[in-house]
Amino acid sequence: MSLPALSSLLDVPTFDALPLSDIQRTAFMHTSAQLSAENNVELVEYHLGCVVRLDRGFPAISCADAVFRAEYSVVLSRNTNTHAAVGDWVVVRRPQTHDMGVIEAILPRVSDVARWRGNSRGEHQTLAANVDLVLIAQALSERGLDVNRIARSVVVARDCGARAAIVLTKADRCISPMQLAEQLHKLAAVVGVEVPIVVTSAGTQAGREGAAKNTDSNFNEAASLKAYVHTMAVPAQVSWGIESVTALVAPQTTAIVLGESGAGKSTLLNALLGKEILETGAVRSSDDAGRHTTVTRRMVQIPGAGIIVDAPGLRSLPLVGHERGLSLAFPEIASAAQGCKFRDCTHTHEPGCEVLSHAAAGEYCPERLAAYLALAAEMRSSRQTLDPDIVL
Ligand SMILES: Nc1nc2c(ncn2[C@@H]2O[C@H](COP(=O)(O)OP(=O)(O)OP(=O)(O)O)[C@@H](O)[C@H]2O)c(=O)[nH]1
Ligand SMILES: [Mg+2]
Ligand SMILES: [Zn+2]
Repeated sequence: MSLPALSSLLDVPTFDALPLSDIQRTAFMHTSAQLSAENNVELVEYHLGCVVRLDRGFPAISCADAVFRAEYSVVLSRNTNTHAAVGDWVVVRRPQTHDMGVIEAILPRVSDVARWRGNSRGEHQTLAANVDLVLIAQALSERGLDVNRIARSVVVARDCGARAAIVLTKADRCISPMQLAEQLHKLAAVVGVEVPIVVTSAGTQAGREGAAKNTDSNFNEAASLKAYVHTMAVPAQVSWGIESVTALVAPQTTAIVLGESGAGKSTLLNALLGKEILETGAVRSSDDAGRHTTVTRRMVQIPGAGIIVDAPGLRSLPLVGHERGLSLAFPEIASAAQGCKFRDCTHTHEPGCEVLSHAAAGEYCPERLAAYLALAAEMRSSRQTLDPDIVL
């Protein structure tokens, strides 16, 4: 399979829009000086770059004056663990005799969004580096939301040091105002008030107008979605329309959109971009599953906002070693758990269990507690079955 045409590199964010921390800038100066001395290569040959696309593992780099494809230096390619992710800052060399850049070093990450892939002998897969916000995309439908999947995505996002927000897509599909309000309340109860929830209908304009029962050319997605739920009360953290997604992604910050194939991630990003840059694909009508249309991880620059990474749909999101994320996503329960008599308390039957006593006092929403217990149990059992040689 060949790589996409070089013209596709034109749609990547401009270098100035890419968020670079002071630590990374300083690391670039040190590392490039060191490489220059070690390899007897002039310092000016080393450039600071950011990985803005990965096509089946092949990076494209944005530097101050150019965007180009790159390969790994001999030293880096010997070690398969040192492959760059989208969002990574790198030291790259552009030898004049070569049409590709050469990545010489990967600079320290501020954060990375990683998931566990495989079974007990699996590995961490970095989905994107230096990410501030994870947008968890899931499609609304009459089947109801997969709240457990959203909750585990919040745990993974928080574990990686990123904020989490939920984007519910396809609000234009037939779901009654009452169903929509019910699903929003159930979701908010589980994820808590801190996690923003945005409801969108980024499908075709025709689809949006159908949802709004409004053929006015001045169609306003947010207003019509709000009007759709009409008198139904919704949780305070809910906002409406794709503009609310834009508002979450501040300039000079990076978000990644995570969700199953067919959730409408690329469609949402095209709507935010105001043009069809990303490929989208139909879903199976029987179960709404997508066909893994997106195969590239790539950054796009949202006008007037920050950068969002589009990514292939994730089939699974097992929880392995995300304890810190669980505590950050469920802080009130995790802090009670600190007071339990047994360190390995499962908070189900043990004497001296603080979580159970808070629960008995009615302090937790039962669905939120159930979600916490299920995720904590999964993490305990994945840790026990993990190959002891694997370092988390
Ligand atoms: N009705 C409706 N359809 C939508 C909406 N958003 C996306 N779709 C449709 O859902 C299908 C899948 O959309 P994609 O954007 O390709 O989904 P994806 O999450 O990027 O999927 P992968 O790239 O496979 O991971 C397409 O047929 C879209 O037109 C929406 O808000 N409303
Ligand atoms: Mg896609
Ligand atoms: Zn307990």
